[in-house]
Amino acid sequence: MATTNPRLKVHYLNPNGGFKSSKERADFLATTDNKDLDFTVLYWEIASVASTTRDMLALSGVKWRNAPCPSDEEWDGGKIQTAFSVLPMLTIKGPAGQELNLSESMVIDMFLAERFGLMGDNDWEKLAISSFYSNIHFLRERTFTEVQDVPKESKKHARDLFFKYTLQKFIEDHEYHLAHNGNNGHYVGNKMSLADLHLANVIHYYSTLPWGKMALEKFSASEAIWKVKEKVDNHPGLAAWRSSDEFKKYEKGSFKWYLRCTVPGEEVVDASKSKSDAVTKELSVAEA
Ligand SMILES: N[C@@H](CCC(=O)N[C@@H](CS)C(=O)NCC(=O)O)C(=O)O
Repeated sequence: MATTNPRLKVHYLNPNGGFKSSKERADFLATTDNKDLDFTVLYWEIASVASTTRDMLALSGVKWRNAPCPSDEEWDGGKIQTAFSVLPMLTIKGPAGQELNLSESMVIDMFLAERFGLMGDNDWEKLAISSFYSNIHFLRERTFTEVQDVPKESKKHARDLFFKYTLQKFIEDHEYHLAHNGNNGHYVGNKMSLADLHLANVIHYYSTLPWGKMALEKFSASEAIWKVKEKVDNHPGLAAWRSSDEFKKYEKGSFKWYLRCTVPGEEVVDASKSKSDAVTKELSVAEA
């Protein structure tokens, strides 16, 4: 079959990495302690789709790093190994040089959350957290398809429809579920889970859009949702990471990247100035 996009592919039974079978891989993961693993995130110089993964790695205290963002030459030249020609990819290394590669942010997030105790206390909680996580994830996915990747002349209409229907429904649905957990700042029980972390990260994604202030006003008008976001944002285990230059670099990268979502007539004149405005806006919304 003709290929449109010659790229280096990595597959799930890759003979590299020191494993002969899928069982060996599973056994390695089951018997190796988190402290003996080394994690590398390969993604772009933005927050977006890898941000929940990075938060979890920072929170858990494991050895981890962000790989340098691929250059245009490397990416366009097909020199970066991926499973589906998109990033993020997570590389997991073991003490004896073993290596595993995982693709797809949802799979990476759920894998890490399970290892780091962020999937609840039993199998039912795990299913509930997975449902919340998936629904939160697809809010951002809908924004990509409904609002971001539409022709310029449709952007305002698409954004306004997104606010009126998609986001409104999301907020109502999530308020319903959060109320059933006592509006305590968590989706499930009384502790932070992958669902809480993803909600905070998806809200952070909206804060990096040119119309982030409008989105944040809608999220912050929901006390229950904002409480979850604030609990995550104020978690002491995230403080060092969130205040690091690296985190800020990705946040700034997102802001630049998502200038493509600008609604004509609402143009942002100075991107660097607007970045700090966006943060100020988020803070002022949070304080209101
Ligand atoms: N389903 C994938 C989607 C990842 C994705 O769309 N990645 C984009 C950046 S956010 C990408 O790498 N695009 C590169 C390209 O299309 O060349 C996931 O959730 O991991």
